[in-house]
Amino acid sequence: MTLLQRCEEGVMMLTLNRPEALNALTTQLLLDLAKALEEARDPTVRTVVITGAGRAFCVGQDLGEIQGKEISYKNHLQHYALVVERIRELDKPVLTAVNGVAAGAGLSLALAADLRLASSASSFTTAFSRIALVPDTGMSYFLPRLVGWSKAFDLIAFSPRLSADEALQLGLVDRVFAGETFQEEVLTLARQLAQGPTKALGLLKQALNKSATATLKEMLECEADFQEIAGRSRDHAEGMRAFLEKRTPTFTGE
Ligand code: T3D
Repeated sequence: MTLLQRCEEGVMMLTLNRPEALNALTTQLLLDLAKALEEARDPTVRTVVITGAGRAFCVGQDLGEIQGKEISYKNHLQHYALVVERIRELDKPVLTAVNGVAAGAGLSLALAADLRLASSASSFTTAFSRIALVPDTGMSYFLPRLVGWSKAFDLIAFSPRLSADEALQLGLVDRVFAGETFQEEVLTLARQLAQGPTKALGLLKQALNKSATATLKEMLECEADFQEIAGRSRDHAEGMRAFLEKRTPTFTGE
């Protein structure tokens, strides 16, 4: 099985499972990931975590799989695009738990998520230019938005290998946890999100997606539309009641 999938307490944990190949991406693994992200639409799933088995998060395309073959990159990249689109379109938080090295399209996958949690053992490299390719799987979209235009050029053109702390300083990742406690910290954060107001979090995600290309006027309208929806949710009513009763709200995601 190229992908391990389990769901507990509203958290769907997806583990890229080719540890012997540093979780390099094959067509099968990409198809499995796309399918799992489709299944994550089930309302019992309220947060998704993508991580890697073994010492790596993901080193991008399995170069052995395509070496010497007459493939059309344009066609092949459709599998990658489907995964990125499903991550962005899923109306609930998707976290990447970067347990080890993230390279090439493996880094792109991490960038596509809503939050990147990194182990102190992780490292990051864009990798594409080292094999004379251009960034793909959304890297040219997400990277400049996270680190700025010229830093994105720098990271792609020179492809340095960054430590977790360097990645944190650049804004490439959001939190760094010590290797020994990493899995526990990831689960704590994922559970916290899974117990959150899932409908509002899904709308927040849609709003951020839209803000990448929208005008202020469009965003003001979008916020009003989304607030209309969030304002009618059960969780909003519960949040208001809990505030007035000075207790912690119990959100159901509805
Ligand atoms: O449509 C398309 O298919 C195009 C899509 C492209 C998307 C992409 O992702 S292109 C970019 C692909 N990825 C890379 O170019 C990364 C290549 N790997 C590296 O630069 C380094 O391996 C790392 C920086 C990721 C890790 O370095 P290190 O020192 O921790 O490990 P290592 O010794 O380099 O690698 C360990 C083994 O994994 C080694 O094999 P060996 O010698 O033990 O038999 C290495 O060849 C193998 N490996 C690493 N990355 C890949 C890989 N094998 C196949 N594909 C890989 N991507």
